[in-house]
Amino acid sequence: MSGEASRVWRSLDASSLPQLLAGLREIRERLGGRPESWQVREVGDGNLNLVFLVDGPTGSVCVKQSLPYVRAAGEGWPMPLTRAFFEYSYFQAVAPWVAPFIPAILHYEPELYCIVMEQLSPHIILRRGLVAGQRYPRAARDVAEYVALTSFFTSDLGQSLERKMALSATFSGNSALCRITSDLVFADPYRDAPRNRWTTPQLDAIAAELRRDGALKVAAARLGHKFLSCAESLIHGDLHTGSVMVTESDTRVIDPEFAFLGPSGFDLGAFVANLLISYFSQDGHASPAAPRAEFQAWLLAEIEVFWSHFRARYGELWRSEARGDAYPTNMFEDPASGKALEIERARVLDELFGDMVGFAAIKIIRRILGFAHNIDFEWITDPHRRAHCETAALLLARAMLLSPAGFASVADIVTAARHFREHRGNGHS
Ligand code: SR1
Ligand code: MG
Repeated sequence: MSGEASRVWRSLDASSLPQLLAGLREIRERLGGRPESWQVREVGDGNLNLVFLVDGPTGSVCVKQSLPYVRAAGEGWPMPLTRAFFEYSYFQAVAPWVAPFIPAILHYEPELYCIVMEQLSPHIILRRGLVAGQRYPRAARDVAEYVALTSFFTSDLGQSLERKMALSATFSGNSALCRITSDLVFADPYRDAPRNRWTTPQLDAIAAELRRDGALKVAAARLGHKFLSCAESLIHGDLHTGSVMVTESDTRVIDPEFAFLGPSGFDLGAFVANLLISYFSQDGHASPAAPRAEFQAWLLAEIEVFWSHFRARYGELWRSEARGDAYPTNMFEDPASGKALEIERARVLDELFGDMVGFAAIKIIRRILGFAHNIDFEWITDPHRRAHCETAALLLARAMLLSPAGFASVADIVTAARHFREHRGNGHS
């Protein structure tokens, strides 16, 4: 936190927040009535920030404020407040293409590092719905549409190099959150790190095995290098199922504070990883009275929906909306060149698929052996049962990292997921 920010910033609470909002005409009118009557609840359950829901007689808002430390770790892990600025800037940058898929952003308060946005209701966090065994028929397709639009239009295929570099200049300041990802996702699970945790003693052996596996660590580090060095598009940076709010008919992406110019496959991989985590965790939530086999089949089918929609949509955007400096359209106007470009489009999409597979594997491993875990597994209270589910997920992730050639299609992912759920290997858990 800079010296200046630390003089002005203060943590908001149930009495100071209404005062702030009362001074913002549009928000005061949206909430209606008198500020003293507004109901304020702090509901943040993520790792980083304060989140308030404010309800007035005629409307509601959600307010998200950065803290000068990592909430999940307390004040001993300082963190710059600027993540609210990057979240706000990301929403501004992508809104021209994906406004229906994000909350309406109503106000940004730079000195307090807080964003006032639409309160999404009756939406719930997708991950919570999946843990409860609820189907959301639009979610995977909508998130695929979202990633296709954001990753295409913020890449060198969809915009000029001048606009891309302007984005790069803004988001290159988000180093503190990139540091979190670089350490927590790509490095810590593969080395002795004090913040790592796992279901112990059940996963002790497999955790140690991963930390000794040179080929696996090279694969993880290669992806970490790609994460840091491939400025392909403006990515959300943390697109797990906890960053998506849903109803049966509506999907909104939230929490883009990790945004920066990175590989598009990182967002794809994050979402697929979390569908797979949900798939493996269902065995820990099922009961004889409420089996989850059909739900698990649906989750795997949604991975297919996700990738096939993304692939079709991204290809379509490239054919019809290419206004960037990569593959200039006027280089490919004759039929033979057009044909060559179409082959290249397929190759680029295959490469994105490969990135998605690798990043998905990395994201699965970090949620089981690293610092930040998911309720999908954490809410399985019996540690033996939890470890059983986690082991299957780890074995799939390991195979995806070590044998990427065996994962050339979604069908390969689905077949392998089923295989590891049924067999889980020997000697683990
Ligand atoms: C210290 S932050 C830990 C994790 O929480 C966020 O959701 C990101 O996934 C981050 O890696
Ligand atoms: Mg988050």
